[in-house]
Amino acid sequence: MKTLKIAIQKSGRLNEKSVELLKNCGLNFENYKSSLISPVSNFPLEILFLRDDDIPEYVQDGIADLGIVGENVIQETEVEVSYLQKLGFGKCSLKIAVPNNTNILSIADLNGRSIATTYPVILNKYLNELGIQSDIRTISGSVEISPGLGLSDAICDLVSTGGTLKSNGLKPFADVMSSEAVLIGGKGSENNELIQELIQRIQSVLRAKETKYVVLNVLKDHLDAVIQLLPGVKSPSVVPLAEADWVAVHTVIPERDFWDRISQLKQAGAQGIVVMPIEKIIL
Ligand code: PRT
Ligand code: ZN
Repeated sequence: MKTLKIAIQKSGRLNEKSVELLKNCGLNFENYKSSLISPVSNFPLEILFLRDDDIPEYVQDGIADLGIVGENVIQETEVEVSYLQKLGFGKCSLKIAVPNNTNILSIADLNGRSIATTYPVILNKYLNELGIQSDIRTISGSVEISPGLGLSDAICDLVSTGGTLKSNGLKPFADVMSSEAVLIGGKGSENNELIQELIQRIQSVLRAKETKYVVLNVLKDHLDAVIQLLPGVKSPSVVPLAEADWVAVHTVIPERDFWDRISQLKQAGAQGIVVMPIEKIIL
């Protein structure tokens, strides 16, 4: 079968998480810092390390079969690729921000004003949909300093913590899009067995990340109350203990409502609760 190629960012915000995800999928590869292509020794796959801006086009043109890149980059480059899987990292939003002391108070106030950005395509679409006509100034970086230098009235840039806006005397004004890293593929990805196998591996790693493995002890009298609080993959396993009145319950709990669940479980009589990370969940 033809060896696949997956393009990931060479260095930058998405590099480490992309490498970690692929390694967690059981893929062995080396030298990724020093080479542009790294073969995977135990799967018919090569990893291409590229600038993130080039990844969507490489995938569209079939030079790479798959890519990991931020949704913001895909939308900006306007390529035709398939979204195969959201990956849950690199989360951020593209926002319009204005100086703290601005007189831009409503979206309509952006009419006739200048906005500096490295995302002119996405911004232009957003403003068009709202019927706003602004002067979009495309710059290649350090967008956040442009209002302070008198180069624009507002900016449109990616925000994660908001720290950069704050330290430049700016405040968020409008959400243009939210973004995270996604796995993309070209035409025919749905029919490619190797791609489907890789997607399944990625999904099993993502599922595992969202859940914890929990073992707890409970008096048999309280077992029903405890089980009611546990969704589990199917139903939890209940294992007898040496002490006749007690049982151990094994289950998985979603990370998102983890702390709520744990305190409810304690109230319902659970004791000796042990929580463990899960490596993979294969359905
Ligand atoms: O060299 P290459 O072209 O590959 O990398 P790059 O410099 O273009 O991109 P990089 O590594 O900075 O970001 C890669 C991807 O990470 C982006 O395309 C987004 O999908 C995602 N991402 C997530 C972010 C951020 N969070 C982010 N905060 N990309 C950039 N930022 C910048 C933002 O532009 C601003 O300057 O961080 C600053 C704001 O951060 P906060 O935390 O202060 O709000
Ligand atoms: Zn880039």
